[in-house]
Amino acid sequence: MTLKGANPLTLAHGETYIDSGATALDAVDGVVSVLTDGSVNENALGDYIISYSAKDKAGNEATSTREVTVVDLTAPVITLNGESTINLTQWADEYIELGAIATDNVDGDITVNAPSGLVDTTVPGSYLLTYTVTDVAGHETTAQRTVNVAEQKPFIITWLITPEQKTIQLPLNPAFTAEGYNYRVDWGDDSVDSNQTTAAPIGDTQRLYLSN
Ligand SMILES: [Ca+2]
Repeated sequence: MTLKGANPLTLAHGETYIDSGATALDAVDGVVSVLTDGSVNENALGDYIISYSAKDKAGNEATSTREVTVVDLTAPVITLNGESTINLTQWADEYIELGAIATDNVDGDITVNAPSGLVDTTVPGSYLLTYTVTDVAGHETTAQRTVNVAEQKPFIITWLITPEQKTIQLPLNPAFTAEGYNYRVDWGDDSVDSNQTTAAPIGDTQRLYLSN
C-alpha cells in the first residue's frame, strides 16, 4: 500500500483537510480498492490518525496510517484603541493610554498588557510605545504607537504705552495649574517681564500698567 501525500502531515488550524488517499496493488489481483477511516477536525488543535486498509481476494489485509497534526500557525492581530500617531503639546496636554485589543485565530481575545515605553509630556520629543501579545502557540505580535510632544511656545504680548492707566488681561489655561504658567510681556516702553510664572491660577491675572 502506498500513501499519497505527506505523512505525517501538518495542517494549519482552520484549513480544510483533504485526504490524499492511498493506493494498493496486489501481486495477483492488481489494483485493490482502499478503505479509509478516520477524520480530522480542522478547528481543534491536536493529532489525528487516518487509517487505510485494503484486502485482496484471498483475504490478506494491508493497513497503513497517516498522522495529521492541526497546529496554530497564525500570530494574533493587535488593534490599537485610538490613533497610532498622537500629537500632544508640552504641558498643555496629558497622555491618556487607551490600550489595545488583540484577537487570535485559536485563542480568541487576548489581553494586551501595558505598552513598553513612557510618555513624558513635560519633555518635547517623539515617544514610541510598543504593545506585545503572544498566543498560546508562542506566536508574538507587536504594534507601535508614536506620541509626539511638541514644545510649548511662549507667547509674547506687546502693550502700547498710553497716558492712561491700563490693565492687561493674561488669559490663563487651567491645564497649567500644576506647572504654573510662563509668560513674557513686552510693555512697549523698554520694559520686559520674562518668565513670569503664576502658580495655579484660574481665570485671568491683571497687570497694572502705570504711565510716567
Ligand atoms: Ca494563533
